[in-house]
Amino acid sequence: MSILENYVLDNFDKPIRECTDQEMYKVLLDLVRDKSRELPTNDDKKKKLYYFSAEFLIGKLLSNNLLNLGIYDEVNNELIANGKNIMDIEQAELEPSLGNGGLGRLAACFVDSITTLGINGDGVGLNYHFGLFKQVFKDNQQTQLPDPWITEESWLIKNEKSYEVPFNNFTLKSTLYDIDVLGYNSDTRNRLRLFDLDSVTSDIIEEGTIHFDKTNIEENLTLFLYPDDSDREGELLRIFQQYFMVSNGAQLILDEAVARGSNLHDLAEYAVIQINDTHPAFVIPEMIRLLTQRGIDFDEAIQITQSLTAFTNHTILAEALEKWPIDELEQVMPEIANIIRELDNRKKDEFPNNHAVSIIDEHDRVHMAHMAIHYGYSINGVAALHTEILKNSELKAFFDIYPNKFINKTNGITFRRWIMDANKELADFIDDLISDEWRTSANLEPLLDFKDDENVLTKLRAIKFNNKQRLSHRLETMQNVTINEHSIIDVQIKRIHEYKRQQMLLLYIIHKYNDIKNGNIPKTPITIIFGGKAAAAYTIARDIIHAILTVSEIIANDDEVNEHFQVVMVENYNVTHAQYLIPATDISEQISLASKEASGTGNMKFMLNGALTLCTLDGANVEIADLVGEENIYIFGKRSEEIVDLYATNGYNARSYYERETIKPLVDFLMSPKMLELGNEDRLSRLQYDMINKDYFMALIDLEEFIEIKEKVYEDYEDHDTWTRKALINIAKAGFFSSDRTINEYNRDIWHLEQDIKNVN
Ligand code: Z15
Repeated sequence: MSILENYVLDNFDKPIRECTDQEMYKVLLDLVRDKSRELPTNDDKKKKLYYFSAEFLIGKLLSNNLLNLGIYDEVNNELIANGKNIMDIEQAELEPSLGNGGLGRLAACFVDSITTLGINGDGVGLNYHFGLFKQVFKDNQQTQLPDPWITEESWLIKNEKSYEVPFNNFTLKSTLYDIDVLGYNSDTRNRLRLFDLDSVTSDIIEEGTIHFDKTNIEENLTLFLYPDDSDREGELLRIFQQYFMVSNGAQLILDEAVARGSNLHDLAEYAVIQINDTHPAFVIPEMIRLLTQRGIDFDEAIQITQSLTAFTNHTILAEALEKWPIDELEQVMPEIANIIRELDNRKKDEFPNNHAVSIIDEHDRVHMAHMAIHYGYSINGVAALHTEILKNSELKAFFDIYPNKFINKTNGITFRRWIMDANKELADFIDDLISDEWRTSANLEPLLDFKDDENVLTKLRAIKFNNKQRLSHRLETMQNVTINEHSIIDVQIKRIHEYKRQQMLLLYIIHKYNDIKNGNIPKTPITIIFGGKAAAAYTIARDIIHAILTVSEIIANDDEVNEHFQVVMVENYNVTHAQYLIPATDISEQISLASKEASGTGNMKFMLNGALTLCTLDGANVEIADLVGEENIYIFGKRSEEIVDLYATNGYNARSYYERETIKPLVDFLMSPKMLELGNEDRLSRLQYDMINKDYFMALIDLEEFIEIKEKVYEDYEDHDTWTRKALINIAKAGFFSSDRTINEYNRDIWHLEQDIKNVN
């Protein structure tokens, strides 16, 4: 009996070829869930990791889970034999956008690797009914709509566990949903533990918007993911969400540890908590509260909690480091506020007059990162440069008192989703060249043997072309835009944020447009693609989207230019889009203001798929450059030390750059008649004003160098063999960025858990 037939007959009483894609999706969901359930969890291992995160940006799970179960090919072949296409069936799966960007996607890659390595570890978070908003473009502007993902049948499995969370004046009782997490060829599974509240309802959403009554916590607590990336505003609801998440998570830990034999005094032998950014940091006072409630004295409760809690920092942007007014905490959870006061007092006694390390500052705000550093045993940054900046400047006061707590863990990405699933043709070709061992070891270096093999380079180009075609079809069906699959594909996809400097690439586009109008026709046509969402409240980021869409329309309408140059902004960029865009890309834009991008992980995905990186020396770009060598990457712009210095001395003056003759016409173009004809004057003038008078993230400081190097990159592309050789070297050196390597290091240096699979690079 074939693998699918049974399931199809059970469900629908008709053969596969007569089923709709929707019906086949249901069958495959059932099949995968059953197969997953057959795998044991890692409960037999004594110590367990709890990866606490407000976000798990898991993306669609069907083909990823088929792949991890090792039945993708078998299922796919049977579908093909019955006239079905798995890509079409996948359309029926709604994408769970339970994260904003890098931080949430990192958590998703991590749980995949934790399971793949056979580590006992679950993710703990919230079951948002609506993930990140759905982005729709209207009049060249971003609008936001709710993005439902929970259907009657989904990956969520209701768990009987339920806990009470005591807020001021009322108590909420949770419902737990689990999603099984599979590892690659792994014989065990782990879970995402997503807490929810039965009383939450979408009835309180204003029709057709993402607005809802923020006062009724019982009805809105888990309704939406908080939509800000690394840019924040104080919202009481966010505090409610965070405390609900960690109280449930901490109770789950105690439950499970006791079930495995802990007497609580020895809790650290049974559990370790990794706090993903500051969002779950209330787990510290909550664990202390729960332990004292169970009879442990306060001092010991602190010491136990400290011995099992580790913290990851993901940003140096001051505005992104959470600071909650203590009286807001008092309003929401008075007991926790009291514990935090006590924790703060102890540190004020221990480090008198060292204001930089206070938990509660002189404005009565609680610094979540400070609490996590004082009362955890480890703090890590997410790339080598980032960790150095933490130690030497952002968190220097803490490094001075706790030098041994600081450690670097350079981010990584799961190769299952980001090459085996997203770029099957490349993955298969690599198998042919170096055997399939890389699929478990992530060692791609043997590819270097082929760097002068003409046939291999030609085949790599053919694969890239096929991926461009696939992307082109998708953009046609989804967005009705046609891209030239013979063009250079140049891509910047990530949240829209001034520090990531999409506006700098936009100014380059204006330069290029003018240049083409002046008769300088590119040898190969160029397609520049953006993708990314702006937080609804982040006005300048929305202005940047508007300017990109407007310029893109001008270029599309201009018959002198449009066959040589095209600018596309993908609507509603998400994980699925990324899986089509990245394999098709030639040039990966990683152009953040040096020092500001903690790591980046898109940069790693592009490299793995044979794009060349155009970058500043920021985040993990530094490590990419070290690995591939400077002849295989394009680096420009001011270095991070210089930028850190400029901030310290207030030494940047945007207007002095604006006045330069190369830059002025580009910035002026934003308010030109062409732009105003199609665009919105308020948005364009605000953006232009900001660029000239503020430009906090210094887009103009690197612009001239950027224009220069972009011309060189396009020119180099014309030497196809040399270009493809560089691409091959990039792929071959990408092994370091496997999240299996990252997780292996976390476990070796921070968690110290049993691990089934040990042969990790
Ligand atoms: C987020 O996605 C990141 C940092 C944050 O503080 C927040 Cl709130 C969200 C990103 C970093 O910007 C990015 O550089 C890094 O690669 C990613 O986290 C994962 O560490």
